Amino acid sequence: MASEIVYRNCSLCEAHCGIAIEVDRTEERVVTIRGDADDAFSRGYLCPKAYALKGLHEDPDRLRRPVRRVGQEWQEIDWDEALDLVAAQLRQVRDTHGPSAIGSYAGNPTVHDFGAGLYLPALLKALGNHKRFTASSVDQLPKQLSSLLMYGRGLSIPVPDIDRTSYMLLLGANPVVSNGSLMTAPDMPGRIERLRARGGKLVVIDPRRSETARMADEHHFIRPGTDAWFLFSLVHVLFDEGLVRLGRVAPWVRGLDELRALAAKLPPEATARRTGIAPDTVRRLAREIAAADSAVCYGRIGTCTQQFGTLASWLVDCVTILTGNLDSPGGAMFPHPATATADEAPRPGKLPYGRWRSLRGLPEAFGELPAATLAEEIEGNGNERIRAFVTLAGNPVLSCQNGARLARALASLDFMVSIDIYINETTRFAHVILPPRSPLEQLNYELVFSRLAVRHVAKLSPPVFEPAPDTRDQWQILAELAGRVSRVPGDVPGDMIDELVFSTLCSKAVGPGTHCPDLGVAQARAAVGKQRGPARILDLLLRAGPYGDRFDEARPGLSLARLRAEPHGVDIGPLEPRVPQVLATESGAIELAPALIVGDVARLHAELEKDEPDDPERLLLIGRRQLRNNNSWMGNIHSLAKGRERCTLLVHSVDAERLGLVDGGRARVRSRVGELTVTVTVTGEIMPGVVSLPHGFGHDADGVRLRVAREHAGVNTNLLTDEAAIDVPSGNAVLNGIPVQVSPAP
Ligand SMILES: Nc1nc2c(c(=O)[nH]1)N[C@H]1C(S)=C(S)[C@@H](COP(=O)(O)OP(=O)(O)OC[C@H]3O[C@@H](n4cnc5c(=O)[nH]c(N)nc54)[C@H](O)[C@@H]3O)O[C@H]1N2
Ligand SMILES: Nc1nc2c(c(=O)[nH]1)N[C@H]1C(S)=C(S)[C@@H](COP(=O)(O)OP(=O)(O)OC[C@H]3O[C@@H](n4cnc5c(=O)[nH]c(N)nc54)[C@H](O)[C@@H]3O)O[C@H]1N2
Ligand code: SF4
Ligand SMILES: [Mo]
Repeated sequence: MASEIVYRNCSLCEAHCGIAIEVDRTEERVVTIRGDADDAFSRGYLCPKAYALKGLHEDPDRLRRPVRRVGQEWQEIDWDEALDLVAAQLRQVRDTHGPSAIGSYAGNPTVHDFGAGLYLPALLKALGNHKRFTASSVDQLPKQLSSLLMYGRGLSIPVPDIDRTSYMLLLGANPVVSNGSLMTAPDMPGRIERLRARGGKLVVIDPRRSETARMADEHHFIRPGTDAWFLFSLVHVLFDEGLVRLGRVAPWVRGLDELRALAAKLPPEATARRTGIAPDTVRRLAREIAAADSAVCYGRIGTCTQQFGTLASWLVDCVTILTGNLDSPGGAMFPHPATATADEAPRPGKLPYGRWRSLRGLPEAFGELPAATLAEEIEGNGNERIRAFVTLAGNPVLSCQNGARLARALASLDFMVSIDIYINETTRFAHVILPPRSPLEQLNYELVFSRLAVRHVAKLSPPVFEPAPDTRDQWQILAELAGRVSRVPGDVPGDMIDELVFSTLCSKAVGPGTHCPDLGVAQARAAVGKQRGPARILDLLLRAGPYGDRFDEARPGLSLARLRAEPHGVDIGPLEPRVPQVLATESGAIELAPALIVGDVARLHAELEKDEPDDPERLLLIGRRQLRNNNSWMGNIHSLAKGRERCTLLVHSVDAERLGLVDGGRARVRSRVGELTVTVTVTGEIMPGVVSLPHGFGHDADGVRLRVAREHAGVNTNLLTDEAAIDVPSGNAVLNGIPVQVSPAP
């Protein structure tokens, strides 16, 4: 056997761990996948999902050719026929009904493939539609909105400097399982162990005693959806006890008095009834954070996908700022990634928020509408509805609220195309599916997650295999489709779209105000040569970036060639202070009390006044991630799916006893929008009054072609989540804290 080791990154989660793939070159197959001990960032760490890249590459259910649905049958068709057909259908809908009749949804794997991220805008531009949806609005949109309003850009999200901090207050995140999110940091268990070994402290606030909570110094249960009250009370104590210190960002902070006035109304004694966290605990935590050498407050899914997502996301940063820990080592810091990015371009003009509205009246944010409105936008209002729909790497039927209504809506479309690798719960409704190559056949670079990393690193993922004949990279599918939809004459291979994408990015990467002020577009273009596709763009962005060679091969600095020569990646160093350069608000300041956010505080007060309904069967449903799952789509890989049943409802023993539920028995769970029956796990690890179900299951629907996943089908928790429930400022979906009725199932 002629074997070879290829080094690249695992693209399955934000950590992008370095992996060493042993390849048998005689048979062109993966022998095994291990952690790369020399990786500049992950140092050999790996989770069980990495090995599943082999299963994914070999999965017989993974599509290799375009398919077209004829009735209930799928027929393979060739690429030109498929792309022509899709473009003709999309153009026809656009020409007859206008661009608003076309909708699109881009899912999570889009951000894990740089080709998809770079070329999707070209397709969206060609479609000209304003009905764009992404998984952001079932995820981090509240954090993007709070960052936009506080610092001026949606992706200026400060990340915990976890390797140097002395104190971490972590809410609604389970990084030991998720491996970190909006905090790219491979080996979270190791980083937490080291934090504690150097005398630091980790405090976890979560309605479940999660895997991360088990590693922490302290864990407190919190009632789902109440983090904004808890955090406001922390802020109250910081002001009340004179503990506020702004540290190095003091000269740039605005709105301190307004924040003090808002917090004055919410002392710990006023919020404890709602949060379930005792006033003494809140006071002690506030004092500890203020006294720590360095400290950071961090929140994730549990603080975003809930009723007060924007308020909680904002207050998480307020705690860090008020204790002098923003932009300071060991606090929360703004990464300065290796690729030249928009965060160095001039400030945006009009705020990317509320420039148009959904039929329900919800505001656009960052060019998209909330996924909570997707079903009603397809069902329509009079003549206005989405008739043709494009999905890219998304599975909204399992990942968005009220999946049953969404499935009905998708079935009613005039035309649907999915760029996807599987025939699953969503793509079964498509008329055509266009599958990209396996990740192991494509070049990749973590453009997005290197912007959110706890260290500055640059790592390339070269393809492991020559692509199978007659297949397409993800970027090529998007470019070719964009070329055909916009009818660029002669642009069947997408070359002109490629040129357009390159020139647009090039004009932002060089010239006045950039790291290459004296360089023009033509010179940069000449320097990166005649490559095509995302490789050329990456070379451009690296060379024009803060650590780049500035297009001078004699200079030490980053370039694509340099990364190709460094299979384990390049470690650039720890995070460094970036205020004020990073700020892009109109005032040039850090806004502690942005009007839009302050406006939502009234809703928090109104909710505090209400009494909770007195119904013994009523519980609050939350989600959980599991080590061997990846959102909705890796259930077809045997190495992950095997083993005991994992899609079970966690119920506290006190609730189980009261409701007559037994461990291993079945429960019926009902919400305003749906119901399901599921196996019960009785435990002491969840807060009484709360139940938990993982998302991403429910693979037994008609027409789904996932043979392994079907054997471990589970239930779709998003049959219970309610599309009427949103975080008001952002429109983000509420996926945690759903009122449900639970009773024993016959
Ligand atoms: N109740 C509940 N719901 C949730 C969450 C929760 O915590 N609770 N979490 C939310 C979050 S954070 C997220 S990010 C969303 C995720 O929601 P989505 O992004 O909608 O869905 P995924 O489950 O990531 O599905 C990815 C899709 O991409 C396809 N795919 C995989 N790899 C590729 C590829 O390389 N190219 C292409 N073109 N397709 C590919 C898969 O077949 C699948 O169809 O779910 C959200 N939904
Ligand atoms: N293994 C694995 N890793 C993943 C994924 C996966 O599916 N599987 N998905 C990836 C994606 S797309 C994302 S976005 C990240 C998410 O990364 P994380 O946010 O770290 O992961 P979750 O497990 O969703 O953690 C959310 C936690 O919030 C708690 N929670 C729920 N409601 C509330 C609340 O109201 N308040 C508080 N304080 N806590 C609450 C839950 O109990 C849970 O422990 O993970 C990524 N990594
Ligand atoms: S933590 Fe696991 S899934 Fe995430 S990048 Fe590392 S190996 Fe891949
Ligand atoms: Mo996510």
